[in-house]
Formats: sequence, structure tokens, C-alpha cells
Amino acid sequence: MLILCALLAAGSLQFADENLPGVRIGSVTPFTGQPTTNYLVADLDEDGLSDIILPDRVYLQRQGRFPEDLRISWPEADLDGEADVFGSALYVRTASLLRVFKRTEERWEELIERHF
Ligand SMILES: [Ca+2]
Repeated sequence: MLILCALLAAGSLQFADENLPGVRIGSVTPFTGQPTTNYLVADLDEDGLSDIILPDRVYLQRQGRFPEDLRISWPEADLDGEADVFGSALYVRTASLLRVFKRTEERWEELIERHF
């Protein structure tokens, strides 16, 4: 907290409003003390900046903002299942299928498709 106050006082941190449609932050979960959200955070394109993964799209970050031209769709529009991230990979699991995707060179690359 002391470091944050010092950075704010020095003017090196700037906060700006930005409309991120679809992003929701809910109530705090008593067990974790963290608010519930409808998104995941990960550096999908490995540029060192955290991106936001929503149920139907991904917001890539550039210079502390989420430009509209970098609000991209999921690898496939009809992906339906549970999603998670590990490192910079996006995992999608359905009842019978596990698929892993990675964002490279402005497109999605499928790394794994495994039926079980
Ligand atoms: Ca990123």
C-alpha cells in the first residue's frame, strides 16, 4: 500500500475510464475474499500485458488500454464448454473433448484436440 501511495504521489500511475462491455464484477466470496467475475486474466499473446478473456471474446491489452480493434473473437464461435488458462494457452473442455489454443501472429493456433 505504501508503494502504491508513493507511485500515485509521484504521478507514475495513471488510471483512465474505459468501457469494457460484458465485463462484470460481482460480490465478494466469503471463502476467498475475492469478488466473483465473469472473466479470466492471462497474457494470451505473451507481450507481458494481461489480457481479459470473456465467455465470448478476448480483450488484448496495449499500453494499459484495451483498444476496440484488439477485442477479438474466440478461436471458434461455437466453442461451448468450460474454459481456463494455463500460461498463455486457452483450454476449453466439453463432455468429450479437450482443446488447447494459443494466440500467435494475430490468429489462433490449435495445439491439442483430444477426445476422451
Ligand atoms: Ca497480452
